[in-house]
Amino acid sequence: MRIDSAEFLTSAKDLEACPRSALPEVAFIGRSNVGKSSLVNMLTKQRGLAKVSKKPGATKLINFFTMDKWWSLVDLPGYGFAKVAKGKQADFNLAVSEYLMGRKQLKLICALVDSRMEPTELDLGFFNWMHEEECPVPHVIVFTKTDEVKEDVWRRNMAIYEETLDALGLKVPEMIPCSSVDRAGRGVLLQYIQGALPKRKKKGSGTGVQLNWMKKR
Ligand SMILES: Nc1nc2c(ncn2[C@@H]2O[C@H](COP(=O)(O)OP(=O)(O)OP(=O)(O)O)[C@@H](O)[C@H]2O)c(=O)[nH]1
Ligand SMILES: [Mg+2]
Repeated sequence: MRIDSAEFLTSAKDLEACPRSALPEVAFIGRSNVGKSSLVNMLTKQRGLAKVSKKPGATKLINFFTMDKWWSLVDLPGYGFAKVAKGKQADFNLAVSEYLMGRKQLKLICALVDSRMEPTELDLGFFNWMHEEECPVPHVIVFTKTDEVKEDVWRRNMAIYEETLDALGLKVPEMIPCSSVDRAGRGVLLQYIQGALPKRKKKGSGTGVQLNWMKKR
């Protein structure tokens, strides 16, 4: 799949404030600083589309970007930076968890993890939360920043992720290594996203059914 046009649509502070648009959505979630906003820019080939920062906590709202006028990329604030809620509450922003659980047009969650590291408690906590809440949306794991380490390192970390999720009784989803610096994984991720989106109706294709017979003379 190609992306020919990408535009910022709006920001929302919570699920209620999300746009009424019915376009299918793909969301990027992960801990602060893992590279979500950078990945939006990498996929769209627009450097300044989403705000990137060296400091964690750059993205504070739910940001919607419209792709080719028919689907949306949603850049979420990172977990592990917003104030942690107590008790049974998920270990990340309530607005984000409500969006992930309640947004009808959300078709795919891309959960970003750092390819340089073995699974962290924070990330495993997120996968466990999705499992416990029976999150209805399918997810894929995107391993970010592969340009920062040798291939054997991120491959090893991917294998450890698989083993750990399996040992915890959690789903072991598709895993895609990516780099926003050298654009590795771009094609694979776009193809995966395409598979999760509904089929795009071709312009002017209509139903293909001859309707002339219905016309009154
Ligand atoms: N080397 C390298 N650096 C990256 C990559 N992706 C992101 N970064 C850097 O990591 C830092 C954080 O990137 P962001 O895209 O702002 O991360 P984020 O997940 O959106 O962070 P929050 O908005 O705080 O949740 C920035 O300094 C980026 O330049 C990558 O693929 N390779
Ligand atoms: Mg961000």
